[in-house]
Amino acid sequence: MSTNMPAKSKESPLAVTVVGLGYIGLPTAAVIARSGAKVLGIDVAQNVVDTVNDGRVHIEEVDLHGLVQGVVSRGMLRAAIAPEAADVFVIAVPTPIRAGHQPDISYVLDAARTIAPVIKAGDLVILESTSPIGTTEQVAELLAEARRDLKIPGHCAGSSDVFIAYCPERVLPGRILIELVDNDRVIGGITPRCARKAMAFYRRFVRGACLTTSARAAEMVKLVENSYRDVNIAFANELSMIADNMGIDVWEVIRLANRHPRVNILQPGPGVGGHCIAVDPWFLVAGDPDNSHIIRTAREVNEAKKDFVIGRAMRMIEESGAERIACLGLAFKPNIDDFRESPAVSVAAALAKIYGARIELVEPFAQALPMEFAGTGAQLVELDDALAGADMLILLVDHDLFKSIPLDERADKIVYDTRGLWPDQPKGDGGPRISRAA
Ligand code: SAJ
Repeated sequence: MSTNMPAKSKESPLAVTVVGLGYIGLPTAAVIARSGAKVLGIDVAQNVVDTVNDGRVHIEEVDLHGLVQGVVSRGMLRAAIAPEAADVFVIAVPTPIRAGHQPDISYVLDAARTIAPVIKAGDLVILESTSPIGTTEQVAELLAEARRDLKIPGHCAGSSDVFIAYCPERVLPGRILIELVDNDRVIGGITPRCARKAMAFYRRFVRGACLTTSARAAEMVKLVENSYRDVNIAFANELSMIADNMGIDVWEVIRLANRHPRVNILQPGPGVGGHCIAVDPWFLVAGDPDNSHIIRTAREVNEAKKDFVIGRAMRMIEESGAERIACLGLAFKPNIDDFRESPAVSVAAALAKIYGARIELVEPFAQALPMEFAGTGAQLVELDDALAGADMLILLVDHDLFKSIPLDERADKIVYDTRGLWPDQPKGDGGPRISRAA
């Protein structure tokens, strides 16, 4: 343990305020509380504050409910609307994208304004939200203007009173509590001393390596990670469109190409979803539009894949005359209940707008259909009903439930497998995992 953190006796545990109790903020607050700090989570939504104070959760994440219940009942985590004095402030609020693919950091700046009155000399302020390069410096500037009585890093000579750093979250939904502890952390300080202070804080609850750099580099690292994945998925999606037009099974091609020792192609699908990979690359493009050709094109390829799938499905429906069409899956990736930016929703909703009640949706993780289906006449049905009644299946999400459908329950159907989930599906004259009748 580094000696950089303020020394705290047993009677007075480190006080941490986490701003934003969403998908990242709440698990982070709970993990910090479990490590022995007294955590106050603040959120603008009263229902979120009430839920957490009740020891409950408003988001689905593996093992999160039990952890929150435990730390709240031990008095280590509580929630409120207004912040209080603390030793460490962690900002984990959304950074959405607005019209023209422009990042919106207003929630981050609002969070900084909210904590400005309560920060004091010795405090550490950490931004975790995915942010355009330069955002942490803007937080410092805002705090320097709001608190002229304090020496803010980057705005003072010599050592600062307050320490400001950027440390992006890198956790995968569904594995958040594991990855919060095990993943390496990149910690960028406004000054090297800020980075060292933040590193001492993360070492309290992170088992992975803590690596320090500048705030700007750490901001870019986060954007680069998700852009890297987007570019690689775009490559797979581009291959899938070429292979489809050539009548070749792209999954077989990828499997064989990946036998090369230096080739590792990702998996194609109906597009890229979620609130991170489909969004963050635009933050890099917005920062330097003239030089971000591959990153922008990858985004466009992954977006265009949705339209390709819609067009392919329509051709199959028209040519086969299928009457009842079941779309399997709406989530943005397998085995989760998250439908944000989901390509499966876009594809299925587009088909529902055209074919109405002929479209059935199967989604084991949904209680009701997302609003994109309002007024289309399409219905949410059980998997067994779809398998009994539909003459065409469009597989959009590789949920385990769908993987387990045996060939004999699919064999008499027209099948469009956009995820390559059913390698045993007989290939039809259309090529890739598209079958007419067996
Ligand atoms: N996908 C494919 N083919 C693949 C892999 C993924 O089509 O071979 C699609 C998925 O179906 C999904 C989308 O990409 O629609 C994104 O899913 P994901 O599982 O790759 O990633 P996310 O969005 O759940 O989480 C990502 C992670 N980033 C990286 O893997 C670089 C996670 O570590 C980040 O913390 C998270 O974004 C974030 O919050 O930024």
